[in-house]
Amino acid sequence: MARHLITSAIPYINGIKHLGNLVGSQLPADLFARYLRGRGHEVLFLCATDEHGTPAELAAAKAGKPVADYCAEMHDVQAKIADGFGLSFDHFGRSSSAQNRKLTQAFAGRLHDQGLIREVTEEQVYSVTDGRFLPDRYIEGTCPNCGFEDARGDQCDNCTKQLDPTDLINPRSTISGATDLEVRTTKHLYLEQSKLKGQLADWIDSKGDWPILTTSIAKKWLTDGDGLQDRGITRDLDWGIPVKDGDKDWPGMEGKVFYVWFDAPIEYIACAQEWVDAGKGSDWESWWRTDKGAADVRYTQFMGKDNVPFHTLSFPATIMGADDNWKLVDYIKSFNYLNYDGGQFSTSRGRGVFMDQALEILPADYWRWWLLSHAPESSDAEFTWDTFTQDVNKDLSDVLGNFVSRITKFCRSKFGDAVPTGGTEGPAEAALIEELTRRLKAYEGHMDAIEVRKAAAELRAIWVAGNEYLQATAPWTTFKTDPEQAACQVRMGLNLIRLYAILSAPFIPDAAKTMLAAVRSDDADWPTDIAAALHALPAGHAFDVPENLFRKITEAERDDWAERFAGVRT
Ligand code: B3M
Ligand code: ZN
Repeated sequence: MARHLITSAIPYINGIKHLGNLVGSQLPADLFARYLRGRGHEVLFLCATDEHGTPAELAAAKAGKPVADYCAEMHDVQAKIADGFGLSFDHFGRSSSAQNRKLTQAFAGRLHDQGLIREVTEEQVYSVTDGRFLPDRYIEGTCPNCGFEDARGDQCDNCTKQLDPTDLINPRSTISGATDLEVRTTKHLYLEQSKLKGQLADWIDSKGDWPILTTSIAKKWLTDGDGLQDRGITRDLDWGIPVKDGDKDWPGMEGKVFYVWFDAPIEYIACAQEWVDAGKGSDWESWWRTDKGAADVRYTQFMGKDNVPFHTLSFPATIMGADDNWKLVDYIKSFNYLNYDGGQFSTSRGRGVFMDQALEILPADYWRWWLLSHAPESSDAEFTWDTFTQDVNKDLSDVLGNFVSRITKFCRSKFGDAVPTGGTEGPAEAALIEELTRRLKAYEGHMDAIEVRKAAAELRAIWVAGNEYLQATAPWTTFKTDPEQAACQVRMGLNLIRLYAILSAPFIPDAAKTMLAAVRSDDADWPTDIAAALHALPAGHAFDVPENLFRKITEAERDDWAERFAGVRT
């Protein structure tokens, strides 16, 4: 038994995520967590909401709420949806927690002590009326390029030109509309990650087993000229973690907060403290401090490719720079993008299916199965309603669901509601056991390696093998001439249902639960021996015929949904 720490990139607070976000971090992380727990390992699986920064302030302002209230509400919304998808976090924390505030300040203080922080004076736009510095996105004005009147300080949405706030004609504050803006100097803290470049490069080089997607992005950022420049870790904002030097004030930094990307990954650690403080665990240090037991922990992170630079360079720079026995990540699984029906998911235009909507139209397992079996691993993937409908109907309804209902219904009609006795196993059963033994090894290998698509394909093949066994032995035909032999085949079939429940649980936990309940089994231990697993339910063991595990998606639904999710959600 090993100890596994698993974190998913923590979703930003300003809205509900779409299915592309889900399959890029939380869902595969959950798959891995469930698999490892199923195999008897000790797992701590953490996620949280990422709550600081300008986008949270803007979203709260748009919603007409104080930002703290807005974040609290959205955290609950996201937690509920995560629950709906069966995401089995041991704790779903908040980067705005008191634990993270303290820890982030402690990290900054420690990095300061290590001589890795310098103060930099810069020029930034200040709004006299608002009494604050304005981030680029808080400034709007007329685009010097196309004349669009609502161009933002960082970019014109009309002609897409990248802008500097000082380029804008008639700039104004988006908070108050004030035009009395001026350029003032302000002081910020920079983390001197350039000093850690050699150490980071050696570390990345030592990770020969990481996905190419992860290491290629990391190396590109390391070697490209500006890849590892010193980075500003503070901002002139109200909403965030106040800048402190450990627990002391930081002269000249009054009223400033840490940059959201500085505190967000530290929340991975703070979340373990929140888990303990919530009474769910007892020893967070044994997961995070290498001097307190975490040297034996294997730590795996999950994220979309856009988050890789922060996890391969910036956060490791924080950990290495602190040089204080904090655990570094062991393996980073990253994902490409999932596109939506010939384009991209778009949060601003409401294009594609968002997590709340998905659960309104179908149960979680349908989405889990399709998304994971199409995980964008080696390249971007695409969601289309055609493939979704076809695959779900085939894999879940025709192959798995049909197997379960066929065997339970047939048994009940011919032998009653208990596993039948009689008959002897022959070559067909031996061949099935041989094939499943081989496939189980392959399945475990892909799951251990977090090769999500390959694991899904192997699981599907395991389901298909059971169907083929039934097809070949045809107990309904055997029954007419040799009921004893048919009983043996049905017994095998009922035991297959139990085996499928255990093996499928990481992908489709709800259906797995229904299957296990149908064969009235409390023992969901991962099989070590297929022959033994296929004899776990003895003759005479009672079972129930479950409700249809999966229904089919109709063509009418498919067309209706395709239209409904095509865009323009406000
Ligand atoms: N919140 C990215 C996002 O929501 C960001 C991840 C942080 S991981 C520490 O897309
Ligand atoms: Zn423009």
